[in-house]
Amino acid sequence: MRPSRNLRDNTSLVAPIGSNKNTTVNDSRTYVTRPDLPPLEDFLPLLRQIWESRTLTNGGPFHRQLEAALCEYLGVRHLSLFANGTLALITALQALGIRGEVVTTPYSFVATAHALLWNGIRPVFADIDAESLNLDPARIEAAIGPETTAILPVHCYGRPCATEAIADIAERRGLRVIYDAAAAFGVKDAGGSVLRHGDLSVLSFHATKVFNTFEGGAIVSPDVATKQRIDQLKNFGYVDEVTVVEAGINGKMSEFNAALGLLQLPRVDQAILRRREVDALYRALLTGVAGIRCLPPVAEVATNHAYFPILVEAAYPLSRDGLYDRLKAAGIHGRRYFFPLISDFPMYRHYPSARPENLPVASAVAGKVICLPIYPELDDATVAAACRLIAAP
Ligand code: T4K
Repeated sequence: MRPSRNLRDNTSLVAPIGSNKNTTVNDSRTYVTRPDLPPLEDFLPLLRQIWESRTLTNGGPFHRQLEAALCEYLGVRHLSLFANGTLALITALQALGIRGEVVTTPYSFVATAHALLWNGIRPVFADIDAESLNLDPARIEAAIGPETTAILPVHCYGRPCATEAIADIAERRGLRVIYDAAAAFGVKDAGGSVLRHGDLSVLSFHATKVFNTFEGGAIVSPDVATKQRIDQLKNFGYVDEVTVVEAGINGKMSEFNAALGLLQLPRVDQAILRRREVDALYRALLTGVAGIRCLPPVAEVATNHAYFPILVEAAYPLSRDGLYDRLKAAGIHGRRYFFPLISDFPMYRHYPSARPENLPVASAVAGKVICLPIYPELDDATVAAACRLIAAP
């Protein structure tokens, strides 16, 4: 008879986090990000409540509380929680009945365009602006064709798009706008939350984001009817116990994730403040390093410092990959977000708009970018060490 496995000693059942790609357990390396978490002791009473109530999901009390708390924190009126940002993007496109072609950016995480393919929509890639790295409004306009129904811009690195110009194009050309605001948690422009722009905005609360619920996401809606429709869509299309009105999906956030979100929210301002200090330190230490360009701070924007991208220009003695490898060899694991361009992946490269000659700015930037580590726990000494390596290649 085989000896029974002792389930109390469960260490052998647990593979190291990220063991397929990168290891973060007992690991002295510095990664591009590291999730901020509340003390475990603070989470245990909430877990106990979940255990006692046996309400694990389907719009329980923590889910309702987190929706209300996020609306207040973000300054938006209607928000629907999701299991992750990708499901939220897919559902947002469903909710507006988007079909045909959608103009979007190649310079983003691949989920942006995947959400289109999952809806049977053809992406049309337009080039980005060299300074903001967001969609260039003139290139959006040029990409619109007879089958275009919407624009899917991304607030890249959480930095706001040219929202007024995009609204103007959408109005003149009769298009819907869904913002992929995955990285734009808490970002405000002169008029308030950036999440108010467009028909819908989609957030991600993934472990790597400024505000995380382990996995999670949300759609911000302008009115209660749209929120209700989205809430139906994320719950299989149910409206009551016996009525299903459309082919919905299971996009619901669990009580576990929502409870964590409630603990994370009071921490996020402090986390953003520390990110701001790290951002400022990088800028101070990298000023004057020939061939290294930091993105300029955005005027009149309260940003969240989600990422710290640098561009490695021709004047720098090493190639981008040369610097990336040098940092990695020293234990500083930046990431080349967003290289390769989405348009270079095999399921996209056959589209006419995916040709590099249509996307000269995005292609050039994807070849220069490194996102340096930035997160609340990162210490000044590590930032300084990274900058010394960059400054003396
Ligand atoms: N739209 C945009 C514009 C997005 O950026 C994203 C997600 C989405 C849509 C989709 O939202 P979600 O469906 O994900 O909610 C990461 C994230 O997985 C992804 O959420 C994020 N964007 C993207 C920019 O980055 P990877 O493949 O680079 O993640 P990974 O696992 O290599 O993590 C990066 C580093 O973070 C690791 O080296 C170590 C650290 N890390 C990561 C995880 C997962 C930790 O310390 N702990 C962790 O649990 O995609």
